[in-house]
Amino acid sequence: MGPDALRTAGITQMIREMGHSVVDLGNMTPDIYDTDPTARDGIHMLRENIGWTRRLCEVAEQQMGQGFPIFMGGDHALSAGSVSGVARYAVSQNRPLFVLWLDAHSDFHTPKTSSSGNLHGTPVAYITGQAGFEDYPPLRAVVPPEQVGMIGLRSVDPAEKQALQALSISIADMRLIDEFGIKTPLVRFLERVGAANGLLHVSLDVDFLDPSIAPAVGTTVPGGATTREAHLVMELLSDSGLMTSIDLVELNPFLDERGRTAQLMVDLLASGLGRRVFDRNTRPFM
Ligand code: 5AB
Ligand code: MN
Ligand code: MN
Ligand code: MN
Repeated sequence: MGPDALRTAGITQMIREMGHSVVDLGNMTPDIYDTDPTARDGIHMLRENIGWTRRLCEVAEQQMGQGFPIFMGGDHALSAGSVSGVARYAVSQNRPLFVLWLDAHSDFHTPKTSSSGNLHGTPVAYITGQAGFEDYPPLRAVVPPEQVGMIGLRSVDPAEKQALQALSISIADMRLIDEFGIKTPLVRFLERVGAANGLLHVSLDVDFLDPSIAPAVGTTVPGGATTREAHLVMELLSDSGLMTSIDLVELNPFLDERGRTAQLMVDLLASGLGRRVFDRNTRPFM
Protein backbone atom coordinates (compact mmCIF):
# COMPACT_ATOMS: atom_id res chain seq x y z
CA MET A 1 0.00 0.00 0.00
CA GLY A 2 2.91 2.37 0.63
CA PRO A 3 3.87 2.94 -3.01
CA ASP A 4 0.26 3.54 -3.98
CA ALA A 5 -0.12 6.13 -1.23
CA LEU A 6 2.99 7.90 -2.55
CA ARG A 7 1.49 7.83 -6.05
CA THR A 8 -1.79 9.22 -4.74
CA ALA A 9 0.16 11.98 -3.01
CA GLY A 10 1.51 12.94 -6.44
CA ILE A 11 5.07 11.63 -6.45
CA THR A 12 5.21 11.16 -10.24
CA GLN A 13 3.72 14.54 -11.03
CA MET A 14 6.06 16.26 -8.56
CA ILE A 15 9.13 14.71 -10.23
CA ARG A 16 7.84 15.80 -13.65
CA GLU A 17 7.13 19.31 -12.43
CA MET A 18 10.74 19.48 -11.30
CA GLY A 19 11.74 18.98 -14.91
CA HIS A 20 12.65 15.31 -14.91
CA SER A 21 11.20 12.52 -16.97
CA VAL A 22 9.96 9.63 -14.89
CA VAL A 23 9.03 6.03 -15.57
CA ASP A 24 6.90 4.22 -13.00
CA LEU A 25 7.82 0.55 -13.24
CA GLY A 26 4.74 -0.32 -11.20
CA ASN A 27 4.56 -2.64 -8.24
CA MET A 28 7.19 -5.37 -8.32
CA THR A 29 6.66 -9.02 -7.53
CA PRO A 30 9.15 -11.28 -5.78
CA ASP A 31 11.21 -13.89 -7.58
CA ILE A 32 9.92 -17.44 -7.09
CA TYR A 33 10.40 -18.69 -3.57
CA ASP A 34 9.93 -21.88 -1.62
CA THR A 35 6.41 -21.92 -0.20
CA ASP A 36 6.74 -25.11 1.84
CA PRO A 37 3.99 -24.62 4.45
CA THR A 38 5.73 -26.93 6.91
CA ALA A 39 8.86 -24.73 7.00
CA ARG A 40 9.40 -23.14 10.42
CA ASP A 41 12.06 -20.48 10.19
CA GLY A 42 11.23 -18.50 13.33
CA ILE A 43 11.34 -15.43 11.12
CA HIS A 44 8.30 -13.85 9.50
CA MET A 45 8.13 -14.58 5.78
CA LEU A 46 11.80 -15.47 5.45
CA ARG A 47 11.41 -17.29 2.15
CA GLU A 48 9.22 -14.62 0.63
CA ASN A 49 11.79 -12.02 1.64
CA ILE A 50 14.54 -14.01 -0.02
CA GLY A 51 12.48 -14.01 -3.23
CA TRP A 52 12.01 -10.25 -2.94
CA THR A 53 15.69 -9.68 -2.27
CA ARG A 54 16.70 -11.62 -5.36
CA ARG A 55 14.26 -9.74 -7.59
CA LEU A 56 14.98 -6.27 -6.20
CA CYS A 57 18.72 -6.82 -6.42
CA GLU A 58 18.47 -7.54 -10.16
CA VAL A 59 16.11 -4.65 -10.84
CA ALA A 60 18.19 -2.22 -8.80
CA GLU A 61 21.41 -3.09 -10.62
CA GLN A 62 19.67 -2.71 -13.98
CA GLN A 63 17.91 0.56 -13.14
CA MET A 64 21.05 2.23 -11.81
CA GLY A 65 22.28 2.34 -15.38
CA GLN A 66 19.05 4.07 -16.50
CA GLY A 67 18.77 7.05 -14.15
CA PHE A 68 18.02 7.81 -10.51
CA PRO A 69 16.03 4.90 -9.01
CA ILE A 70 13.46 5.60 -6.29
CA PHE A 71 12.52 2.43 -4.44
CA MET A 72 9.14 2.79 -2.77
CA GLY A 73 7.92 0.62 0.10
CA GLY A 74 6.68 -1.04 1.95
CA ASP A 75 8.80 -2.79 4.47
CA HIS A 76 12.41 -1.73 5.03
CA ALA A 77 13.41 -5.32 4.32
CA LEU A 78 13.28 -4.23 0.67
CA SER A 79 16.62 -2.45 1.15
CA ALA A 80 18.38 -5.81 1.35
CA GLY A 81 17.54 -6.05 -2.34
CA SER A 82 17.77 -2.42 -3.44
CA VAL A 83 21.12 -1.74 -1.78
CA SER A 84 22.74 -5.03 -2.76
CA GLY A 85 21.81 -4.34 -6.40
CA VAL A 86 23.04 -0.75 -6.24
CA ALA A 87 26.28 -2.09 -4.73
CA ARG A 88 26.74 -4.42 -7.70
CA TYR A 89 26.32 -1.49 -10.04
CA ALA A 90 28.89 0.55 -8.08
CA VAL A 91 31.42 -2.25 -8.49
CA SER A 92 30.78 -2.32 -12.24
CA GLN A 93 31.57 1.43 -12.31
CA ASN A 94 34.64 0.97 -10.18
CA ARG A 95 33.28 3.42 -7.61
CA PRO A 96 32.69 2.93 -3.88
CA LEU A 97 29.09 2.90 -2.64
CA PHE A 98 28.19 4.91 0.45
CA VAL A 99 24.86 4.35 2.23
CA LEU A 100 23.09 6.96 4.36
CA TRP A 101 20.53 5.35 6.69
CA LEU A 102 17.93 7.85 7.94
CA ASP A 103 16.03 5.91 10.59
CA ALA A 104 15.05 5.75 14.26
CA HIS A 105 16.49 2.22 14.21
CA SER A 106 19.83 0.77 13.15
CA ASP A 107 18.28 -2.24 11.34
CA PHE A 108 21.40 -4.21 12.22
CA HIS A 109 19.90 -7.50 13.39
CA THR A 110 20.56 -10.77 11.62
CA PRO A 111 17.91 -13.48 11.35
CA LYS A 112 19.85 -15.12 14.19
CA THR A 113 19.79 -12.17 16.63
CA SER A 114 16.33 -10.72 15.87
CA SER A 115 13.94 -11.32 18.74
CA SER A 116 10.91 -9.93 16.90
CA GLY A 117 11.57 -12.06 13.80
CA ASN A 118 10.78 -9.02 11.65
CA LEU A 119 13.18 -8.74 8.74
CA HIS A 120 12.75 -4.96 8.42
CA GLY A 121 15.17 -4.86 11.37
CA THR A 122 17.97 -6.56 9.40
CA PRO A 123 18.90 -4.96 6.05
CA VAL A 124 22.04 -3.06 7.13
CA ALA A 125 23.58 -6.21 8.58
CA TYR A 126 22.91 -8.02 5.30
CA ILE A 127 24.33 -5.39 2.96
CA THR A 128 27.48 -5.01 5.08
CA GLY A 129 28.11 -8.75 4.88
CA GLN A 130 27.51 -9.81 8.50
CA ALA A 131 27.24 -13.55 9.23
CA GLY A 132 23.77 -15.00 9.77
CA PHE A 133 22.21 -14.60 6.33
CA GLU A 134 23.21 -18.01 4.99
CA ASP A 135 19.76 -18.59 3.41
CA TYR A 136 19.88 -15.26 1.57
CA PRO A 137 21.32 -14.68 -1.90
CA PRO A 138 25.10 -14.47 -1.52
CA LEU A 139 26.33 -10.88 -1.86
CA ARG A 140 28.39 -10.11 -4.93
CA ALA A 141 29.24 -6.66 -3.59
CA VAL A 142 29.47 -5.91 0.13
CA VAL A 143 29.13 -2.34 1.44
CA PRO A 144 32.04 -1.84 3.86
CA PRO A 145 30.79 -0.60 7.27
CA GLU A 146 33.10 2.45 6.98
CA GLN A 147 30.94 3.58 4.07
CA VAL A 148 27.67 3.52 6.03
CA GLY A 149 26.31 6.51 7.98
CA MET A 150 23.26 6.38 10.24
CA ILE A 151 21.41 9.52 11.28
CA GLY A 152 18.40 9.77 13.59
CA LEU A 153 18.92 6.71 15.80
CA ARG A 154 16.98 6.46 19.04
CA SER A 155 15.99 2.79 19.29
CA VAL A 156 18.80 0.24 19.11
CA ASP A 157 18.47 -3.27 20.56
CA PRO A 158 21.29 -4.73 22.73
CA ALA A 159 22.44 -7.23 20.08
CA GLU A 160 22.57 -4.47 17.47
CA LYS A 161 24.49 -2.18 19.80
CA GLN A 162 27.04 -4.86 20.49
CA ALA A 163 27.53 -5.62 16.80
CA LEU A 164 27.72 -1.93 15.86
CA GLN A 165 30.25 -1.13 18.54
CA ALA A 166 32.73 -3.51 16.91
CA LEU A 167 32.43 -1.78 13.52
CA SER A 168 33.20 1.64 12.09
CA ILE A 169 29.75 2.70 10.95
CA SER A 170 29.32 6.47 11.45
CA ILE A 171 26.43 7.08 13.82
CA ALA A 172 24.57 10.26 14.69
CA ASP A 173 21.95 9.44 17.30
CA MET A 174 19.37 12.01 18.37
CA ARG A 175 21.52 13.19 21.25
CA LEU A 176 24.35 14.12 18.89
CA ILE A 177 21.82 15.88 16.65
CA ASP A 178 20.46 17.84 19.63
CA GLU A 179 23.96 19.00 20.54
CA PHE A 180 25.48 19.72 17.14
CA GLY A 181 22.53 20.06 14.78
CA ILE A 182 21.72 17.66 11.99
CA LYS A 183 23.89 19.44 9.43
CA THR A 184 27.24 18.70 11.07
CA PRO A 185 27.27 14.88 10.87
CA LEU A 186 25.64 14.93 7.44
CA VAL A 187 28.17 17.33 5.93
CA ARG A 188 31.05 15.29 7.33
CA PHE A 189 29.66 12.15 5.78
CA LEU A 190 29.04 13.87 2.45
CA GLU A 191 32.62 15.19 2.41
CA ARG A 192 33.84 11.62 2.62
CA VAL A 193 31.55 10.50 -0.18
CA GLY A 194 32.73 13.37 -2.38
CA ALA A 195 36.42 12.81 -1.63
CA ALA A 196 36.11 9.13 -2.59
CA ASN A 197 34.11 9.92 -5.77
CA GLY A 198 31.48 7.60 -4.33
CA LEU A 199 27.93 6.80 -5.26
CA LEU A 200 25.43 7.58 -2.51
CA HIS A 201 22.34 5.54 -1.72
CA VAL A 202 19.95 7.12 0.80
CA SER A 203 17.50 4.94 2.72
CA LEU A 204 14.73 7.06 4.24
CA ASP A 205 12.58 5.23 6.81
CA VAL A 206 9.39 7.13 7.71
CA ASP A 207 10.17 6.63 11.40
CA PHE A 208 13.27 8.84 11.03
CA LEU A 209 10.64 11.58 11.37
CA ASP A 210 8.93 12.43 14.61
CA PRO A 211 5.60 10.56 14.96
CA SER A 212 3.79 13.88 15.52
CA ILE A 213 4.50 14.83 11.89
CA ALA A 214 4.63 11.32 10.39
CA PRO A 215 2.12 9.01 12.09
CA ALA A 216 1.87 6.47 9.23
CA VAL A 217 4.42 3.96 10.46
CA GLY A 218 4.14 0.79 12.52
CA THR A 219 7.23 1.40 14.64
CA THR A 220 6.93 4.97 15.93
CA VAL A 221 9.57 6.21 18.34
CA PRO A 222 9.16 9.65 19.94
CA GLY A 223 11.89 12.26 19.63
CA GLY A 224 12.48 12.07 15.89
CA ALA A 225 13.51 14.56 13.23
CA THR A 226 11.36 17.65 12.80
CA THR A 227 9.90 18.75 9.49
CA ARG A 228 12.66 21.31 9.05
CA GLU A 229 15.49 18.98 10.08
CA ALA A 230 14.28 16.44 7.54
CA HIS A 231 13.97 19.05 4.79
CA LEU A 232 17.42 20.39 5.60
CA VAL A 233 18.88 16.90 5.22
CA MET A 234 17.22 16.53 1.83
CA GLU A 235 18.23 20.06 0.74
CA LEU A 236 21.85 19.43 1.68
CA LEU A 237 21.76 16.11 -0.14
CA SER A 238 20.50 17.88 -3.24
CA ASP A 239 23.11 20.68 -2.92
CA SER A 240 25.83 18.04 -2.70
CA GLY A 241 24.85 16.50 -6.03
CA LEU A 242 26.05 13.18 -4.64
CA MET A 243 22.85 11.18 -4.14
CA THR A 244 22.38 8.55 -6.85
CA SER A 245 19.45 6.45 -5.54
CA ILE A 246 16.94 6.45 -2.69
CA ASP A 247 14.53 4.19 -0.76
CA LEU A 248 11.30 5.68 0.60
CA VAL A 249 10.17 3.02 3.03
CA GLU A 250 7.94 1.94 5.92
CA LEU A 251 4.97 4.04 4.89
CA ASN A 252 1.78 2.36 6.12
CA PRO A 253 -1.14 4.44 4.78
CA PHE A 254 -3.51 2.49 7.01
CA LEU A 255 -2.06 4.43 9.93
CA ASP A 256 -1.97 7.80 8.18
CA GLU A 257 -4.08 10.87 8.90
CA ARG A 258 -5.57 12.17 5.66
CA GLY A 259 -2.44 11.24 3.74
CA ARG A 260 -0.22 13.72 5.56
CA THR A 261 2.72 11.34 5.99
CA ALA A 262 2.63 10.34 2.33
CA GLN A 263 2.53 14.03 1.39
CA LEU A 264 5.48 14.80 3.67
CA MET A 265 7.53 11.99 2.10
CA VAL A 266 6.78 13.39 -1.38
CA ASP A 267 7.71 16.91 -0.23
CA LEU A 268 10.95 15.62 1.26
CA LEU A 269 11.83 13.93 -2.00
CA ALA A 270 11.11 17.22 -3.77
CA SER A 271 13.66 18.94 -1.52
CA GLY A 272 16.09 16.13 -2.30
CA LEU A 273 15.58 16.75 -6.00
CA GLY A 274 16.24 20.47 -5.63
CA ARG A 275 13.00 22.22 -4.71
CA ARG A 276 13.71 25.46 -2.83
CA VAL A 277 11.69 28.39 -1.52
CA PHE A 278 14.23 30.72 -3.16
CA ASP A 279 17.49 30.21 -4.99
CA ARG A 280 20.46 30.89 -2.79
CA ASN A 281 21.47 34.04 -4.67
CA THR A 282 18.06 35.61 -4.17
CA ARG A 283 18.41 35.37 -0.40
CA PRO A 284 19.08 38.84 0.98
CA PHE A 285 20.67 37.99 4.31
CA MET A 286 23.41 35.38 3.79
B1 5AB B 1 12.64 -0.46 10.85
C1 5AB B 1 13.32 -3.76 16.30
N1 5AB B 1 14.72 -3.44 16.43
O1 5AB B 1 14.20 -5.72 15.29
C2 5AB B 1 13.20 -5.16 15.70
O2 5AB B 1 11.34 0.17 11.06
C3 5AB B 1 12.64 -2.74 15.43
O3 5AB B 1 12.82 -0.78 9.44
C4 5AB B 1 13.03 -2.79 14.00
O4 5AB B 1 13.70 0.51 11.18
C5 5AB B 1 12.52 -1.63 13.18
O5 5AB B 1 12.07 -5.68 15.64
C6 5AB B 1 12.79 -1.80 11.74
C7 5AB B 1 12.68 -3.71 17.65
MN1 MN C 1 8.68 -2.00 9.33
MN1 MN D 1 12.84 2.41 11.64
MN1 MN E 1 14.20 0.95 9.07
